[in-house]
Amino acid sequence: MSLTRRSFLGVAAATAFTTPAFAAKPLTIGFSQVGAESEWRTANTASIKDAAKKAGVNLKFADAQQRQENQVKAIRSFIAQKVDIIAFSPVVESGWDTVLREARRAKIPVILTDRSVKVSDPSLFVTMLGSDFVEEGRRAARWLVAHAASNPNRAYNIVELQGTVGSAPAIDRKAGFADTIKSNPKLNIIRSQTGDFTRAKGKEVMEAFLKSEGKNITVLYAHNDDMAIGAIQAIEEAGLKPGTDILVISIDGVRGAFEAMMQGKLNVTVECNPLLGPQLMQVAQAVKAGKPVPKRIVADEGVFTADVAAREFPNRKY
Ligand code: GYE
Repeated sequence: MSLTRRSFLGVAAATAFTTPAFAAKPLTIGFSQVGAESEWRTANTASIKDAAKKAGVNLKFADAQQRQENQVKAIRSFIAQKVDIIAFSPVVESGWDTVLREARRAKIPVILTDRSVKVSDPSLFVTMLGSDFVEEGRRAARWLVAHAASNPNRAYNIVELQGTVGSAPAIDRKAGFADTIKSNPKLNIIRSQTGDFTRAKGKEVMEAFLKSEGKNITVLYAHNDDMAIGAIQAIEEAGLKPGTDILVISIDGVRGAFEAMMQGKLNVTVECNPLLGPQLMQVAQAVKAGKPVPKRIVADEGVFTADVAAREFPNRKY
């Protein structure tokens, strides 16, 4: 017995305590997801589940179906279950103070992924891992500013499909875009409404825009690819050519967007990387081990135009 034990320790001592399989107790993370509203979200959920499995993390996963009250309930249930770490992607920015204080009282560290919050005390969460949405909005606008510079005789009447009302990506993508076009008098947003980040709503709202504005619309800026794809359908049903009669700009960089670009129906997508799972597991393990982590961790991402879509398509992982 003791011999076996000694040799086990002798051989594996260097890795025994860092390899999850040998760890005394696996790390338990309670994760509250926004929902399943888009291709981006589906990829994000898969990345988190897959990374947890690979890291030997015990993941308690709850889908909030785009409702803040469901997320609050899930967080309370994670507190009751005494998980090691609570992670969540907040559907909206405000209204988290109370439940985050409850987590603090229970001494459970909170990690934000993807979307941020507005709280009175920023120490209520340890870190925020995700994209810079204001920069994404700026990148989307920069493409349009450059397009307008080389096509000066065109009108640029923009309709905007916003994401979920009160969500960080909707607020920030709107702000970054507006700020970048404001110095160019040729670029004007004529209508702006939420499409809740879904294809169905994107289509519905675009239909309403087309009904009231008709051929006056020359640009669509959608806060995500799914809404753009829904809107593209509405544009085609109205007898117009998406990508030509109406320039289409969106954000995320999901496969559906690359397909639309290869068909010439979408002009550009700004990348927003949903594959946050591996980073989340690393950060959670560091937090659990008491190591310092940066307050803000930004994901790496780029911008893809229709002319590079076919070349990039095989490399896309989501
Ligand atoms: O862009 C959209 C999703 O929060 C970055 O949420 C995320 C956004 C993403 O529904 O497609």
